[in-house]
Amino acid sequence: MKLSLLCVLALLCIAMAARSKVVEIDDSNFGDLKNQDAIVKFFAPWCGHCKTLAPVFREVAEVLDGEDVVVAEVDCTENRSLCSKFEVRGYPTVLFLHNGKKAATYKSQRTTDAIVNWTKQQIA
Ligand SMILES: *[C@@H]1O[C@H](CO)[C@@H](O)[C@H](O)[C@H]1NC(C)=O
Ligand SMILES: CC(=O)N[C@H]1CO[C@H](CO)[C@@H](O)[C@@H]1O
Repeated sequence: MKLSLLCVLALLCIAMAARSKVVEIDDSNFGDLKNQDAIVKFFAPWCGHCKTLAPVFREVAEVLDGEDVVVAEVDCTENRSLCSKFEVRGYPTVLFLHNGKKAATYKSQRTTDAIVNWTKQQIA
C-alpha cells in the first residue's frame, strides 16, 4: 500500500519535472519559436557562471510553467550559428525573444525571482 503510493508520487514528480523542463534549442527546432515569446539562455558548458545559472533557470522554467512563454537554452559550443546570429558576446547571455527576434537583454540579478519577474513584464 505504502509502496504503491510512493510509486504514484514518484511518477507524478517525473511527469512534472518533464513538463517544466528548459527546452534545448538548436538550428533544427529554432523555428518552433517563430510565433512565440521565449526567454533563452545562451551558454557554454565550461563557463562557471553558466553552471551557477543552470539550476536557477530550471526553477524559472518550473515557475513559468503554464505562462505563455517558452523557457529555452542554446549551447553555443554546439550551435554557434544561433549564438552569432544573436550576437552573443559573453556567457551566459539571457535574451527575451518575441517571435524569434531579440526583444530585450536581461541584465539584472541571476536569481529565480528576478528573472521570473522580468519575464512576466516582457509578456505582460
Ligand atoms: C518579484 O515580484 C514579486 C511580486 O510582485 C515581489 O514580491 C518580489 O519582491 C519581486 N522580486 C524581485 C527580485 O524583483
Ligand atoms: C548548425 C549546427 O551547429 N547545428 C548543430 C546544433 O546542435 C545539434 C545538437 O548537438 C547538432 O546536431 C547540429 O548539427
